[in-house]
Amino acid sequence: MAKEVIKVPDLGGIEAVTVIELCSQVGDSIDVEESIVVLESDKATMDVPSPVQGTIVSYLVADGDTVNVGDPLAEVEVSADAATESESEVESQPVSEPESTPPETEPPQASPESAKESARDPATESKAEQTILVPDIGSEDKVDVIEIAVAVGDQVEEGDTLLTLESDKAAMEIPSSHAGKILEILVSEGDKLGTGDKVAVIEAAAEVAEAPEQAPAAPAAAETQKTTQAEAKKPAQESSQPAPAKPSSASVATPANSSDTIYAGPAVRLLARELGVDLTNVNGTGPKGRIQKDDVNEYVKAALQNPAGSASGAGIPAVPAVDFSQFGSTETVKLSKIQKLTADNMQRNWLNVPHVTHFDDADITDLESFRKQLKAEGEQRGIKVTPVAFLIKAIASSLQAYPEFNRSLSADGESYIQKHYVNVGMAVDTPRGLLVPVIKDADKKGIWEISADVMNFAASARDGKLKPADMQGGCFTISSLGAIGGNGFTPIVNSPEAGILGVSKSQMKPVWNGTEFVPRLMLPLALSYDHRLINGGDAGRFMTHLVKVLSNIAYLSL
Ligand code: CAO
Repeated sequence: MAKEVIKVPDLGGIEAVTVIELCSQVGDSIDVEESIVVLESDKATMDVPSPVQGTIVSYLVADGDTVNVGDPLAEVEVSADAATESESEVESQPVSEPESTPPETEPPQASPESAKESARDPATESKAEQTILVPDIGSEDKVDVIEIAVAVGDQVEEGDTLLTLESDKAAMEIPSSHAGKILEILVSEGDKLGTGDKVAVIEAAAEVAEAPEQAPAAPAAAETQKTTQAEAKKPAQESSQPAPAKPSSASVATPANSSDTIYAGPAVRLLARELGVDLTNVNGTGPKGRIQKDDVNEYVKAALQNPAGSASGAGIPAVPAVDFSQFGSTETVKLSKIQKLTADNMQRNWLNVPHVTHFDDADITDLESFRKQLKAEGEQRGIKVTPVAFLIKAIASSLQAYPEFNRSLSADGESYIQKHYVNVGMAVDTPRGLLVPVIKDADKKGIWEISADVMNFAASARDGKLKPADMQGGCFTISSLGAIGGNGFTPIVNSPEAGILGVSKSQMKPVWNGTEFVPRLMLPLALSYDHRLINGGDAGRFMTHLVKVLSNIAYLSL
């Protein structure tokens, strides 16, 4: 099998760069376009992708080495299929991007064709106001704006990053070509931009305004130009590439513990993002404290082994793994998708929501007697009326009377959202797991309509026919175990809803009516609520209202 030497590609005019990461190990298989090493100049990081598929035979560089264009990086044994296709191209053009345009590293005014000059059109603007354009990003494709780093009114220095663009292979920062005040930002996060698109209008500081011919420098973009197909994604908040006016910040070796100083290559950032790792928490062990892939992996390993996460003992202690087979016969059964989702949701809700559960019993003697009267008509209509329909109606009435239960906390915890619709979710026990279809506009529906919804949703849930929309938009949930048994349980709030009602089995009980004990059918209710949104008093009032309307369903008609 042929061996190929992967060399440092044309770096768009940059000469000496540092090897900051070897992305694989000797013996690893590697695909075409998979990163072999990450290189870093003082202004940009770039992955060098393998142009061939094969196995890494040896690395010819080490972390921290300084290399130049054409220097050998690694030797790859090309796999049989790929060998015939790649041949000699490998050594001569190791970069994946077949670019012919010269690198844009000339001084700002050196080249009239320079992308830097195309970055704005002085003729169209006053001396004081400059429109910043996207410089040549080395690709004809438009790429996403993933972060806007400035706001209207901000003072920026020349070279300060205005925004970050990200293609599927590279992230690049667009620097300001002028010092001055941001007058207008012409793009939003999520927009797609290409070379020459307008970014922002800046009121340039005096000396810059006097020199309109001075082109906006875009070295970060220019330097990544050749590597746009090679660099991995980089989350905006982790961006650490320096603006050209402040090159020293790039080479500052700082531990990665603030979002400004994260020192990691695109491949590491991609890995971190895939694993949900916040790089500000990861210590870099590479040259100059740089975070390496292994650092991220070690961090994840440590987090898994010690979920408590801190020496102070805060967090959740891990449940030790137990080999149950030592105690008897066992079998391991995979959780269904619904079971896994339920498990995740329950844990999330249990951990996030400060729960309180409020208990009471409702006298449903009259409700049950009325419900039985509906039986014959129900058979004619093909609808079975169970207590759950009345409970849903009573919950809707209570949500209207006490709208604080119809709120959700905003994601940032700074406000709450008051809902003006009344949708009640209903937990349904199915062989594949727990599902919660939502009875929409329960306040506007009568008992027949709600009963029909309960029947249909329960059947659809059990037959696996619920659509996603059927399970969305809930304001409050009911979980009824009345048909199964038990005299009480504490349900887990279905966050971001504020409350959930757990219903247990009704029982005939002796109730003191002031003069004597009388047999009454009592329904045990448990109202769990999010104590961030609901106070005990709110819960007491909600529950009292609920018990009142269930004990006298005439109130439901009001
Ligand atoms: N007390 C006494 N009897 C009750 C009752 C209660 N609280 N609630 C219902 N019943 C009776 C019904 O009246 C019916 O009896 P009849 O046929 O004699 O009228 C019988 O129990 C069966 O009811 P059902 O289960 O068919 O219908 P439902 O409307 O009560 O409940 C549903 C529908 C979907 C809520 C229920 O089937 C279900 O899945 N419950 C489980 C919910 C669950 O798993 N919650 C836990 C979530 S957290 O793990």
